[in-house]
Amino acid sequence: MEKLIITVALDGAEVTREHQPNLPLSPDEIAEAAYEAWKAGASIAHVHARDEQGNPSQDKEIYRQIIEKISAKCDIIVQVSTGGAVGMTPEERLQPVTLKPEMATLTVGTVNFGNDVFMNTPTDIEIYAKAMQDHGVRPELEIFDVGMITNAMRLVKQGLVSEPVHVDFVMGVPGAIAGTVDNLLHMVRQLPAGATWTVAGVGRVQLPLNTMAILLGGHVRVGFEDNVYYEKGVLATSNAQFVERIVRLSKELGREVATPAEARKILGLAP
Ligand code: KMH
Ligand code: ZN
Repeated sequence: MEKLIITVALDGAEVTREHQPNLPLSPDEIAEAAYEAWKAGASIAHVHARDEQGNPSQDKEIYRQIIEKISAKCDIIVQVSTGGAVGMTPEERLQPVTLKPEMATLTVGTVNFGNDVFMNTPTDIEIYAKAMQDHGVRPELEIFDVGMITNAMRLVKQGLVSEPVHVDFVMGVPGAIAGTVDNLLHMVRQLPAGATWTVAGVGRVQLPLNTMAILLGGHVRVGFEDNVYYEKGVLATSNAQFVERIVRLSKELGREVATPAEARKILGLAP
């Protein structure tokens, strides 16, 4: 089986220090957390910028600092967010793509998001995809529900995303697909041949879905963006702690963990 790519989603847009005291917020803190996760075995860092107050921001200059500081410490693949936070405009959200990072997320549909709506109109999705194509940025297609796989394949037909696609199943968001084994299997079966996939389980479904992905030949996303608890009622001490657990599990289950260089090869990124 292909080696396991571990993505660490370090901070997200919604989590606060009240939820998780060890949440990295400044570019220095995010870079240090990425470095710790890389030492533990992560090969992709999914990052959101935060402003000086710790609020979500898509400011290009903050992303520039994050990318520079991480790249000065290690060779982890930096994946910027174009999801940002609910309510941001497409222009705001697209800013980090102009920095030509190696990867960026691209959510391929609108979805309820708790009591909010995470808006991604068909026109806006095409704009994001085109911008990524123009800047040579590899998209990770964020799939919050099964219908979004059809939307993703429409982008391929339109020539806006090239195959093989790489997708992230984001499961367990209130308002989106539930994080069950059955749902994961159903979504994996809808993918075209050659596609790669990872799974981000929100909250308590993170660990069971990650374990399923290791067994099924998918890849894994962990981190404070998706889950702040290491186990029921016990907060995690760091993002790296989650990565360490996945590395242990994967080894026990007989699957090797990919280095960033190996992850680049699997995902078709430049070495
Ligand atoms: N913060 C969510 C509304 C992404 O990074 O691309 C969207 C999100 C997805 O986090
Ligand atoms: Zn994100």
